[in-house]
Formats: sequence, C-alpha cells, structure tokens
Amino acid sequence: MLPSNSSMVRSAARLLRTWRPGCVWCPCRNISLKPGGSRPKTLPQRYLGQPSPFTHPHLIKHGEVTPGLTQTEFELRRLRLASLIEAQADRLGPSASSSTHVVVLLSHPTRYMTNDIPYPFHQNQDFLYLSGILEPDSALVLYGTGRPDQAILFVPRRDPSRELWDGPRSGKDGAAALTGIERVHCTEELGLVLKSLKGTVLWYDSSLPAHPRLHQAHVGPLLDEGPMPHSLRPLIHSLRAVKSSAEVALMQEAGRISAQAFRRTMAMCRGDVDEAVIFAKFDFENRIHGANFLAYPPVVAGGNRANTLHYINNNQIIKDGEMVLLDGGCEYFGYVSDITRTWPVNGKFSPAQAELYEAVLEVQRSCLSMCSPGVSLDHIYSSMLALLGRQLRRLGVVKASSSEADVLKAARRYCPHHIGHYLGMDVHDTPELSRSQPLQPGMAITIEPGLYIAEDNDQVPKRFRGLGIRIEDDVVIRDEGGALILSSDAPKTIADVEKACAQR
Ligand SMILES: [Mn+2]
Repeated sequence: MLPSNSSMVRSAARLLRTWRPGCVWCPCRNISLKPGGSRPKTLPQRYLGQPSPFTHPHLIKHGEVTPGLTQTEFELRRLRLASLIEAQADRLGPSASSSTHVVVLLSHPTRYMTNDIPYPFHQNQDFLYLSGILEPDSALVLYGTGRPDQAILFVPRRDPSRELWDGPRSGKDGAAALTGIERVHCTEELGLVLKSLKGTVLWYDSSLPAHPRLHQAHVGPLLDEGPMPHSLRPLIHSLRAVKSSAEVALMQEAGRISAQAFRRTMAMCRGDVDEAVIFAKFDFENRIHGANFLAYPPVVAGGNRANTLHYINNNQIIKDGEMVLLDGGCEYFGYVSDITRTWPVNGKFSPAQAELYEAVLEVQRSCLSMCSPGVSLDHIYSSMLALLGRQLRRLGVVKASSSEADVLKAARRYCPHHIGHYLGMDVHDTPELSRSQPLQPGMAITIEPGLYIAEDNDQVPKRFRGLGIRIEDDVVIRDEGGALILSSDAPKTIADVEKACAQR
C-alpha cells in the first residue's frame, strides 16, 4: 500500500529505486556490529520520545538505551537472535542458508480508553527486548544473507502538530543516537523497505499482530505474495528466558521495591480495613520507592475472597480476625516483580490460620530449595502436589486412610494452580517456553504454592473454612550459591509477619 500524499509517494519511489539489502543508501556508511564499533552522532540536546541521558541523567547513563541496559546489550540480543535464525536456516534446506532472511517486529499502537484519552502506553516486550524503543507506531527489521544481523529501525516522523498533544518524539536522529542503530527510517517507509527485500525468508508473527494497522498496511502485502512466515516468538522467548546480569539487577530492584511495599502495607493494617485502602497503600509504596507502576492489577482479597484466584475488585471490608491475600508486584524499567503474602489484618495469626499458613510455608520452602539448574517447573509442581497432599493429610483435611491417588487429587483441588511461571519483562513471561524445560542459570521464576478452602466446604474441619493462603517469591536460578530470591525482604515467617504488622 503506497502512502497517499504525493510528495510522500515521490520520496518513497526514490527510496525504492535506491535502496537494496546490503546497500547503504541511508544514514549508515560503515556498519559495525561489533560492540565498541563506530557509533552515530551524539544525542540531540532536546527531549526525545523516551528518557535519554541528556534529559533524564537521574535515570539513564550515557551509552544506555533504557535505564540499566546498554546499546551493546541490545546489539548482542539482536546478534543472538540472528545466530538462532542462522541455526534454524540450516535445517530449512540448502537454499535457506544463502537466502536473505528478514525479521519484522512491530511495536504496540497507542490504545484508547475512550475517544482521545489514551491508556498509559505499554510497549510490545518482544520489540522492546530487541530495540529499546518505548514509542508506539515503530518497527524493527533485521536482515542478512543466511544470518539477519543488520538492523533497520522505523520510528514515527517528527510532527509538531502531533507533538503538541502527545509530547516529543525521538525522530530518526534521536532514535539513532539513543539506540546506536545507524539505519533509521520513518514508519511510513516500512512497507516500501520490506517490498524491496522480496524473495526472502520471512520471520514474523502474523497471528495476533502486535500492531494491527501497521500489519495491515505494511506487512500484509508481503504476506499475500510470499510463503508463510516463520514464527519468531519462540526464538525471542528462548532468549528472553535467560536473563543477563543487567536484567537480574533490574529485577532485583523490582523485587526489593515491592518487598518493602509489602512490609509497609503490613504495618498499616488493622481490622476492619477496606481492601481499596490496602490497594492504594501498596500502589503508593511501590511508586514512591521508584517503581514505574504496578505490573498488574493486584489481588487484595480479604477472608473468603482469597479463594477467588483472580479477585481484583478489591472493594470489600476485611474484618478484624480475617486475613488478606495480597498478590502484587511492580514494573521497574521494563522488568517486573510478582509477590504474594497472606497475613491477618489485625496483626496476629489465629491458631487455625497459623496452622494452615505453616503448612503452605513449609511446602514453599521445600519448593524453593529445589530451584536449581536442570530441574523443571513441572517437576517442582509435581513435588508441590505431593508435599501439599502430605500436609492436607496431617491437617485432617483429607482422611489419613485415603489412597495416594486421592491425596494427590485433594492437593490439586485445594491448589488449583501451578507452582509458578517464568518471570521477567512480563508477569507471565515467555509463555512460548514449556514449563517442562529444565531450568538454566539466569532464568527467573515464581514459586507460589497455596491452599484455598472455601467457606462453604463442609468436608473439611470447620476451623479452616474460608481461609485462602498463597506465599509467592521471585527466584533467579544460579549455577552455584543456590537460587537468588528477589523478594526475600518481604516478611514471610509468622514471627516476621507479626513483627511487621506491629510496626505501626
Ligand atoms: Mn505469580
């Protein structure tokens, strides 16, 4: 689809004539993909479409694209993806390794709450992971013969009439200087550049495109002509699953901020308390200590509502004597935490609450001790079921005479969710990755066993009815020294929780 405006058509036609893969029509002259290679111009001394070392020196250092992540790190990610594709190309047949491979990634669009009112913008994480660009309506293309290791970035054209309303845009020069990607075009040129790369092997996620409008206008025509593109998401997710030390540092900060928020939220609790107040306090404590925002709508569930796993109404009064289950986490420059604690709002566990809590805690500790390379999430999950079953039998929730199969069935009933999930840029990170895969050093996961006993369940001892408990920590797998627990500052033992509640 050609741009409608005639001067745009002219410039696009010129672009088509002059631009070829591997040719250096536009800003790039000598492409160096080696870290430390030649870098484009210095940062424009103005506001960009995202924090820059010039405008936000308190957030981001020179050489970084987003806080904590350098140009070199983003470049290495793109090179790793190129290597994965190169390895796959070998398997696609002899011609594939001599073909031009083209990778297309789209940003998210701005989404609107109503009319002209946008939701806070949230970037497509796969696109962000490879580009560092935080603006909507952008794209990244990687290409190369056998190995797509050359990058072209597409960002929205600078437009004073739009920038008056939406704020500054990075523009081509700003995006080039910030990311270190030397070839930068305006987004409207995406289709034309792609067209010029015809007859290639395409890597693109065409189902559920990240940006429906860009997909339709620029990538669609390519898809109509060529064979089915190869899916990109599993490759990017396999890269995203293993965190670098800079990513772990960001996740550590996200974990530390949210853990402190738990501590301070516990300290303000008393019976009776509105779930909305606990929500507001938790949100406040995360943001005031440096989080960008909460990573997801938190579950603030008092009493029996803890048995509704995705309860997010957060609008009831928690009575004195009841517990609250708070499942919350924050986003810190693209990386998230996801922590759950359950505590009595009056600051003192009742004997029944303590009994059930200790049972979950013991299982959680055992599962945490299993977090090491080679073990899978699925394996920890089956151990959790066995351990929970043993606890349920001990507590008299299942009969001592029950068969092993019945005990496991009860464990599944009273904990209907998995032991955890991968964690990173997303709360439920890298969903393309199977949970049966052995964990590797650098992978981050959650460990979150729970027991949920509905108040109307008359098959269990009365004292446990209406209690729902989950304890969730964030963990990074390490080669040695045991797993790194990112959420360890959040009070967890009964003694620590009661102490935190007493800090009024
Ligand atoms: Mn979780």
